[in-house]
Amino acid sequence: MTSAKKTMLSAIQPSNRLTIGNYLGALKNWVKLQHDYDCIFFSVNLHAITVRQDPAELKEQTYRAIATYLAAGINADEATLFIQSQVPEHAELAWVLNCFTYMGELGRMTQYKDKSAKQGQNIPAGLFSYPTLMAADILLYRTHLVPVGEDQKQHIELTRDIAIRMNNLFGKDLFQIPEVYIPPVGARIMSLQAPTSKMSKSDTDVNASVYLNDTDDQIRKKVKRAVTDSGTEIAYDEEKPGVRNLLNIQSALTGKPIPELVAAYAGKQYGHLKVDTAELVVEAVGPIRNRTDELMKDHGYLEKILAKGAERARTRARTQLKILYDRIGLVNPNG
Ligand code: AQP
Repeated sequence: MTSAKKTMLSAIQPSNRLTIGNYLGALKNWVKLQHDYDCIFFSVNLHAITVRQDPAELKEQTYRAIATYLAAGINADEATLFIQSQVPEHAELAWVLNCFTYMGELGRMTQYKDKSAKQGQNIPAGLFSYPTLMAADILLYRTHLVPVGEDQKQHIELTRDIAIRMNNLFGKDLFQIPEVYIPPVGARIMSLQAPTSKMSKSDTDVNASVYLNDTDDQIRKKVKRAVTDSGTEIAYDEEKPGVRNLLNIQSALTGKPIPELVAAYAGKQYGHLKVDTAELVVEAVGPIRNRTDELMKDHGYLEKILAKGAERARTRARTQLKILYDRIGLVNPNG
């Protein structure tokens, strides 16, 4: 272990430009938690290729994701920051875990069922074994805590099952058993166009998401066009998912409780809510976008940070792999 703090690990797929959903649901919390935990943050580009990606865009988005983490306030001296494909131990451990994971377990994963149903024919094997790569991401670093949303809990459960199975076979201390971490302030940001579905960076409707590199104008237009509901009263109501979403965005950005926000809108109309929300989003996204753009122009600086992060990650990952290889009878790279 490199630190007395508990290890926390989290990552985002560079499957498109990041959204305010990724910011409010993940990045903003990472920035807050980075001092309290031994944090490992990375961009999971090996996961991203489980669906077809344009090679040039994938590369650009991977670097942009790292630049965005830094622009949002991640301190690369404190947290370990890297790109998944620069630490080949992830793919190496995933192979070993595949050999100790059952087809039935992988077939039960909701994400696999959903994504393969969407895909129809020619489902890549990578989509099926995605959870073992995620388990490798986590188990390589003796991770204690993984902050995830409801949709990813099943994958953490599977990671625990695999780790416990292998600990029973090869020694109780082989892997650290990770726990799901529910951040104290969590936000689930919904699509601006279909507010009963999650805002997703790979949504084909660009108006459904605010991307972290949208211009101020684009942000204002998207928020103003957000689907709201019938009626005029601004209430935090199950029946008003569009209004709820805008209130949730405001609350996540300002830290103000929902009842306080609702009270301030008494007698006002949806238009007011949209204008205020748009301005708050512009205020939050603007500096991140501008700083990200600056960092993207300085590839040398990014490469330096990434090389340092990957080296730190590889040292830790190799230590875990050496223990594993010795226990299961694989010859280590240095014998
Ligand atoms: N809408 C959201 N609200 C709150 N949190 C969100 N996250 C994503 N969307 C929202 C959080 O961002 C982190 C990384 O997510 P990911 O990219 O690894 O996977 P995802 O959840 O599948 O994100 P997307 O944007 O929906 O990606 P695509 O479209 O590529 O599948 C997680 O912590 C997630 O909770």
